[in-house]
Parts: sequence; structure tokens; C-alpha cells
Amino acid sequence: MQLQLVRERWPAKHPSFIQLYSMNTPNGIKVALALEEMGLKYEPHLINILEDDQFTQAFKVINPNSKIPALIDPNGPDDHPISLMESGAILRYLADKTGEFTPLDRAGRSACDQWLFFQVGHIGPMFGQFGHFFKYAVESCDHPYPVQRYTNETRRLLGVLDEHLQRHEYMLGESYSIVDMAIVPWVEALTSAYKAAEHLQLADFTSVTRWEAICTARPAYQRARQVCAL
Ligand SMILES: N[C@@H](CCC(=O)N[C@@H](CS)C(=O)NCC(=O)O)C(=O)O
Repeated sequence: MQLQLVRERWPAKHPSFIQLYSMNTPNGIKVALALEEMGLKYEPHLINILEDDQFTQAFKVINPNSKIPALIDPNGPDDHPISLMESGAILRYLADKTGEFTPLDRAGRSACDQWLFFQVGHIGPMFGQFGHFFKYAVESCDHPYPVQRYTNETRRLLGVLDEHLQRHEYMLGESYSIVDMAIVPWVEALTSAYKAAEHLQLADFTSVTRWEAICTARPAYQRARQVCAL
């Protein structure tokens, strides 16, 4: 079976645990955070994307798109193992598995998924491109346009979050959920990884700042940041 290739490349000490293949980037932290918050037993394996581990044949078995994070749950639906890619889909899977950090009624679940898709479709790609051009591609691109474009888009999205969080304690209202878990590592990265707080004038977004402080103070968040660290 194909999964055998993955298990041979990254042997499990605890084969009955969920196997996480990741690195502590914002998308990686999201899934480690959900596993920590939900108290699920899991075993992390570092996929070093700086050394191209994501392009190996073994990793492509669990993500043909060669991106972290991915996981294998040996105790998936109907007692079969399941492997999953895409952090949003993984958060949804884990929330469904545990019944935690997600509304269970249909309307609430749809509201949850709309913000989850918003994170995966907008926040991740735009903040990621912003970080790429603002910090990592400074040497290879000296044209001002990409930084301008992604600065504008990042600030626009922060404005969407800020307006929402002026009226809600957390993204889904009173309860911390997988939506907060999906978004907060990206917001934190603007300061910690990209060192762009001043450039983006993050202090303007007072409700985002309030919410970020509450989310990042959670002990699970502090633990998740260290999972699959280099
Ligand atoms: N939509 C994907 C994005 C995953 C993604 O972009 N992961 C980055 C790290 S944050 C990655 O693996 N980069 C390696 C590469 O691009 O080669 C998800 O949400 O899981």
C-alpha cells in the first residue's frame, strides 16, 4: 500500500497515534494547534521545506501538491486509515472527529466553514505572498509593485477581520473555534516572522490586536509553535 512508503520514510514510534507531517510555518502551526487544543494523541514528523522534503516521492503520497501540513489518522472513518492534505480540510476533519471547536448545527457549521474557506482562500495566500516579497525575495526582486500590492491586500484583509472582531469576541462569536486557530498563526507571522508590524501599521487594527493577544496566550498555542520546529 502507498502509505507504507510514508511510514518507511518517517517511521512511527506510536503507530496508533495520528501522524503529523509538518513544519512550524503558519499553515503547519494551525494543525498542531488543533491537535493540541483537542487533546488528540499525535506524533509529529518534521518535513523540512527548506530542504525540499515536500518534493520527495514519499511525501507526495500524502500530498501530491507538495505542501505541508499533511496527516495520517490510523483510526479514520469506518476504522480505516485516512490521509489528508490541506490545512482547512484537516481542521474540519479533526473538528468533526472530536465534535469540538466547531458549531454542530447546520447553520453554525456553515458559518464556520465560510470563514475557514476565507482563511484558506484569502488570508493564507495574500499574507504568504506579502511575506515572500517583503522579507524573503528582497534580494531577487527590487520592483516595488509586489510589496505594494500585497501590502494593500494584507491591510484590506486585516480591515475585514478588524470590523468583524469589533462585534465578536472570537471569529464565530463567543467561542474560540477552528476558525481562530486557522487565522491567528497568519496574523502572528506578520510580526514574528515577517517583522512587518510597523510597515503594515498593525496598531491601526485594535480589535485584531486584542483577539490575537487572547489567542496566542493560550498554552496550546505556545506548544504548537514548537511542533516540527527546525
Ligand atoms: N492551502 C495549503 C497551503 C499549504 C502551504 O502553502 N504550505 C507551505 C508552508 S506554509 C509549504 O508547504 N511550502 C513549501 C513549498 O511551497 O514548496 C494549506 O492550507 O495547507
